[in-house]
Amino acid sequence: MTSILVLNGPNLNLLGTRQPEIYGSTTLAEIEAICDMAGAIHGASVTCLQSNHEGELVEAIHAARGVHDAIVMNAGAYTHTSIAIMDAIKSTGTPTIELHLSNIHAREPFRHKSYIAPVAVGQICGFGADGYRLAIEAALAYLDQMPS
Ligand code: CA2
Repeated sequence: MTSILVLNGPNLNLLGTRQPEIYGSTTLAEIEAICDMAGAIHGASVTCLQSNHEGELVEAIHAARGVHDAIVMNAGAYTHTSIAIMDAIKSTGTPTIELHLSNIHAREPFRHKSYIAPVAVGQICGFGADGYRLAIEAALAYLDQMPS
């Protein structure tokens, strides 16, 4: 069975409680249920993890190798700062889809830079919580067309 790891970074545990005008009103628990459902529809298993700690996210990326077929990652603010997460994705080689609820390119200039983008299969942003479903479908489509 295809297995997808959904990783959420710092402050995303607060979803649905503050700044709904930017991040929507869907909670993290609801997003995780959406992810499970999106996987189940396609016969894939989905594992979700959220951490506010950069090192924990790096370790989760390391541990995904050989366990999960792809990663969907919303690295939160670490997107714009973390060479460690970029290196982890690059060195472990698990196909990774970068995801953001908001359109980071339409926001402050410091959010336009992503350290994840150069090592990701692709980036989905600006579609709110529905982006998680889109990212899981993109990951599954990408895996489907990979030579076995
Ligand atoms: O749009 C996204 O998904 C972001 O990754 C969210 C990050 C932000 O730093 C990125 O630039 C774009 C911030 C996540 C903070 O989440 C909150 C949720 C509710 C209330 C406050 C923060």
